[in-house]
Amino acid sequence: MKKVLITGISGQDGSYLSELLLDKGYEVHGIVRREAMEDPQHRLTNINHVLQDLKLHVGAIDNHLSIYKIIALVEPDECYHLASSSFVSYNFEDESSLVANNFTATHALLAGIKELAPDCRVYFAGSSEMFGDVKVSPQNELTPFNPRSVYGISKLAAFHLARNYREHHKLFVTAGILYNHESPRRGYQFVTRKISTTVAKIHLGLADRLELGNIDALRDWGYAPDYVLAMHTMLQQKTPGDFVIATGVLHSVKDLLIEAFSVVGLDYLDYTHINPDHFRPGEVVTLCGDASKARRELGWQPSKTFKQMVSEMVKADIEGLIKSR
Ligand code: G4F
Repeated sequence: MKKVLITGISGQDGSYLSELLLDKGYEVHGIVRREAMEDPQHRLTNINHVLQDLKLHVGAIDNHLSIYKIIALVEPDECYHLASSSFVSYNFEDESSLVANNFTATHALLAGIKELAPDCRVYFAGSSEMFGDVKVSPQNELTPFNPRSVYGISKLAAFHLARNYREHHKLFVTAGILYNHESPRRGYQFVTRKISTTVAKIHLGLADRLELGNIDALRDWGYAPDYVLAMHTMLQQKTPGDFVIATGVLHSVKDLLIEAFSVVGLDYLDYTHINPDHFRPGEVVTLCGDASKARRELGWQPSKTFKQMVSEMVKADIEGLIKSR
């Protein structure tokens, strides 16, 4: 039985990946924080339904010793490094935690794999934010990086480290450059989930307004389970590499509002208020991905349209709120 180690197992992507790999017969190990193990009901909600099938290890991902111990214990065949601070901020407020979670943690993991499990195949979760202020659109694996957020900078530094471990130390390290990907398990701080959950609350009479920042902002939004499938397929290739995973289709936050409110038969204009505090001053770019390489080499393609995904998210939030009443 193949063994897999997942960092960030309790997040959106980690939870879908766990389900996929359990279905494929893997022994699935994950690293979680101590607080999560002490309060699984609230902190492990995305993986509660498969908790009995997982092997969880308490660890601090930016602590080399902690990571080394877990790698030595598990001896993984595949490792998916998904843990990171993923909220994109342009105000450069909390740089040290981003560097620790996104760069140091990647170093701890790669160094541990190199020393203790050199045959293990590693997936590194890169991000479209690494492209930043681009001069070409859509972006592919050859597009120059020009990150504009600390998040993008920390991810790009980790991405270069991953490439170096592949090229210099000959580890099987593959990097996905993933564009925004959403689902009913998305964190509430991201705009898709903020909208789907508020629309659900408005529908049920639990809220009457939705405050947002720039609703003209454009994003290339895909469906998270599709992106997780791409990660696994990447690690089954003969050779490691980099892959852009994206839909190649742009939608505005306004499009998202229209679709989400239409699920419950309402008009977004009656509930939406623009709050300047939610604008991101340095956000100047629109990123759109070209996933031709993934289509060609992985046979990958998105399974859901934007409309279908938004509808699923709103309906899931309505169902969740009704159950919790
Ligand atoms: O949902 P968001 O916060 O996602 P963002 O910043 O694009 O980042 C996500 O995708 C990246 C690319 O894959 C990842 F690297 C990153 O880790 C994360 O997963 O914001 C989407 C858009 C932005 O343009 C933002 O300005 O929505 C706009 N927006 C407008 N009002 C808002 C709001 N975003 C949030 N979170 N909250 C608002 O009220």
